[in-house]
Amino acid sequence: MKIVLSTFIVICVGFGNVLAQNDNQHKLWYDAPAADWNEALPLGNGRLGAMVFGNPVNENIQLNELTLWGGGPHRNDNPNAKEALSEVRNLLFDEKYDEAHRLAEKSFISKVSHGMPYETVGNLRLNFKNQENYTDYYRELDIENAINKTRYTVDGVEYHREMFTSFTDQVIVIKLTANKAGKISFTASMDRPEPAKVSTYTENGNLLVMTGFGSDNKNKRLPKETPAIKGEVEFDSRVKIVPSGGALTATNNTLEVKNADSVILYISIATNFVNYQDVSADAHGRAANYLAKAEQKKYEDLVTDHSSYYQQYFNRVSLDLGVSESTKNPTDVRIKEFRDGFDPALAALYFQFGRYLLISSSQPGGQAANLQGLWCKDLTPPWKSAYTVNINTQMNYWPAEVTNLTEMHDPLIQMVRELSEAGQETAKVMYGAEGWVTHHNTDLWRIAGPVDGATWGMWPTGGTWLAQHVWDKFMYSGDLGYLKSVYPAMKGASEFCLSVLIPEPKNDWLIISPTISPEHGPKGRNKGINIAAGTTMDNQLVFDMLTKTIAAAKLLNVDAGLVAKMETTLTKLPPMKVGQYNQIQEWMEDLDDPEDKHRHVSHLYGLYPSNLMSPYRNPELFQGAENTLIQRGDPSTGWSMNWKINLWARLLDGNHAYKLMGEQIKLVGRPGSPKGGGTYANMLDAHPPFQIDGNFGFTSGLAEMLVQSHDEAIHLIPALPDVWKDGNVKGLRARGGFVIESLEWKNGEIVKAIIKSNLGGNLRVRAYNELAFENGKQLSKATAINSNKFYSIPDIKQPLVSKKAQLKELTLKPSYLFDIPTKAGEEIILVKK
Ligand code: FUC
Repeated sequence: MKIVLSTFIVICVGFGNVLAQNDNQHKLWYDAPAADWNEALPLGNGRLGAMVFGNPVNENIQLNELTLWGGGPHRNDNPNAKEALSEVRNLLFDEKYDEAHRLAEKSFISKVSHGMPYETVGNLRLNFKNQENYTDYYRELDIENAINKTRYTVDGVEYHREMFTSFTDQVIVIKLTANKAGKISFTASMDRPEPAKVSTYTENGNLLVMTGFGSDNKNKRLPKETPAIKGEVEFDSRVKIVPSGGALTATNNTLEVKNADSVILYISIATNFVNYQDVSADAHGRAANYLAKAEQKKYEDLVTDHSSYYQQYFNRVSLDLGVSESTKNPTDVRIKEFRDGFDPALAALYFQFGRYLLISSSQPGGQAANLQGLWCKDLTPPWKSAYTVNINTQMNYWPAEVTNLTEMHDPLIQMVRELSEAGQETAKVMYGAEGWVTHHNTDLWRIAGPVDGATWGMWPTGGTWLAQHVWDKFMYSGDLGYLKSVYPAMKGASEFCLSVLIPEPKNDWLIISPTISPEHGPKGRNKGINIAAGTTMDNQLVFDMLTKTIAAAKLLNVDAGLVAKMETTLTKLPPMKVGQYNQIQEWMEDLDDPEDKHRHVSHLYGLYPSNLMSPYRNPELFQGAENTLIQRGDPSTGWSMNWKINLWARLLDGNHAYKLMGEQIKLVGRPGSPKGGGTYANMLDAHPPFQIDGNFGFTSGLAEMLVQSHDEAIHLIPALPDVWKDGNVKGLRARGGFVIESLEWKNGEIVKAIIKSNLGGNLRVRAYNELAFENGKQLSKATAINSNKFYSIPDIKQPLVSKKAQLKELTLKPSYLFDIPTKAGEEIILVKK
């Protein structure tokens, strides 16, 4: 398993101009315009998105607004489910899977809607005159300031474009300049892909306006007679052009600028969306308002306000893994060479790019980042660019807490609150159950019924997974006021579980049925027949949901009766099992196929993001998980490989995690480049096609290699690959209100760590080398159970069933475990002993 990488560790020191390279630390840059959308650069303020091609002649700025989706408020429950429920369950217990599948398809899958697509606003096209023969081309995305720049030279004149999506003023701003007067001439127009109801017109001589509606939508899998869901989101997208010098004229839905010295363009977009049940706002008034306010501000103030707002989040974390010669190359070249070369700064840039994308696509008060974050060029995007909640949406938020972006988690938390309302009726109508349910997809309208087909959609624990996030956020802050506000959503998720758990006939274990292990079926089934009872992932999710709800109820001192019921239920859940191939069983029966390379590794949810498998507490499960991962292999879709980075980090194997980074950071999408998962030239993740979850999974995975905070302790550099000999990271967060203000290592050993305790309580640290206080004072070795309540291990009453397993003795790298009592606000400084 160990990979030999030492040959690549050749040139990390001793070459010139490191300073200049550090200037590029947070830049994606290129020496040619984007050849296609997967090379364009993403800007976003959590609501407005822009993909910028940087073309000197035909500039295209593809626009998004995060509430522009197809359809309108609606529900998609299938009321026939309730009557069919016990029959489907009986068919499953009788192992009549094909029949159970057919009945689920007929009675559970929605006959109303399979969810609505997220849609592009359209394009702003700027066509420049006489710029074909450009030289000295350069474009960049500066993720330290959230600004895009393009520059080039034509006939001795240097042209500059600067663009950002203002966080503070809610418009997209473009500034065009040249180093000679009167040189900027172009036409501006807007369009939207067909079929769309769009009208473009010019207003007041310098305003270009495109208005329309999100599409009427109907999935082709639905019965013929089902009507489309009417497109009710109205949008208004307007561009104001303010030239300095030259002339501006309007003709035929086009604005034309001639011979200007410089030009500022303001793009304002708004919709009528208020919330998932209400689309009564005035899109036009909103768009006009944003614009009126922004244009009163000086350009310099717009830029400064925007960047300083962004930096309050971005600057919380810094990462230095070293630099190599490669740092001087354009980003696409670096991506191409990453796997076979040595470019630690690119891994750090990829990590920070994930943080940039989360700040840019998920802002408090707004919508959660969807499958493409907020960047989508289509009206019918892949998988509707919606919320797939059997891994993808959750993965988007894995970096939120650990990489110090807790505010960016809020749109997802809000989505859980809304689903906890919307999903109540679904639970009642379809399962006759208490609480709330969501299946494997949702959208802007918070649909909670199953979609797409039983092969994918017959999974009632999407909400159970989502609801883990509201507790996980609390684990980092300890904010009881917040916990109280989200407790009803946790309680409802647990009530649903309690309502639908049924005893299975062989062992009387309480299980969920019907269900699936996301998008996968056991060996020996007919194609697409995934339907099952008591899948391992469901058991883990239910275990976590009940455990967390019990913990929350006890902290809030509520619901003693319910707590007692949940505690009894926990003792009756099925165990996790190690099967005949020494693998974690994905299903209740031992039906895994060791040759199977399926992208979903749902049964390893218990290893990451959950913490039910531990080398110290249950080494058999830990080894089973390792075997499962080896059997599944490394190359896969983007998100799958990035999940595996997190999983290998949890298996404390930094070199294997790093190997997966090499699978992810390989250039795809160009003629002749490799097929499969990887990275486009613009550093966005390729499933393929583009899906943003992989970017976020990479960021959380890298964090997980440097700091872990579960399993009783804060583990510093738990899974450092051999190649990152020296480095430091600042600002990662750990559960229990700790901030790793600084962590520095040399030659693979921790030399200094500064940890701030925001809540006080015991700080237990695990490290592979011995540490002491800065003043030389000895640390006390940890002995008893961690007294810090954020680290006390849930009593896992899930025995291991492993009759067939033949596991070797687990040998772990020896580690030191220290206990440090802390007061709230205290900073602890540790050094190498
Ligand atoms: C899940 C995955 C697919 C894809 C889709 C959006 O269904 O199985 O690979 O990522 O979500």
